[in-house]
Amino acid sequence: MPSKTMIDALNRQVLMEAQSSQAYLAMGSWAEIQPGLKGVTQFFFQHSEEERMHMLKLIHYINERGGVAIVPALKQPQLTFDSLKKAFETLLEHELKVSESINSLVEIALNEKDYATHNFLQWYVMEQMEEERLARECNDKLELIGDDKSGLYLFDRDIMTLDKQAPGKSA
Ligand code: OFO
Repeated sequence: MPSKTMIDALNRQVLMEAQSSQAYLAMGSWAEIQPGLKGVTQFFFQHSEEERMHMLKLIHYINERGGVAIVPALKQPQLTFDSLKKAFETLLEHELKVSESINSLVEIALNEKDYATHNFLQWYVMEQMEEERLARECNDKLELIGDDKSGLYLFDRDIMTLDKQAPGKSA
């Protein structure tokens, strides 16, 4: 069974994934009431579902390994954004924090000589690499587009086709 240190750290990650899911849910809800952002709305809502799946995967792992998963209380996420660009910048910042957190979990697993958890976490390492790539791609595109309305139209139309080859896609 993983050590208490490891279980506590995994439970902190449960909270982080739950907060990510809430944050993207709020982005989706914000996008839904902006004119012409159907694709982006779908993207955020789908992303929120994926984060929930990441949370569930952790909950099941903790419980199956003899720990007790803690379903956390959540803070209200940011509800409004000055622009689509700002929303995607926030998304990228958030993903970078999640990656840091996953990396520190990997470090704890190694320190605890918990190779099973180390192995379990590799899925998250790969997932974060892909999520960072996707978030950067969206930010780069929005930077290029600037205030060009036809560019924004195409961004919204194509966002769901941006390739995501993360393990989360098939899990
Ligand atoms: Fe859970 O992968 Fe992003 O945050």
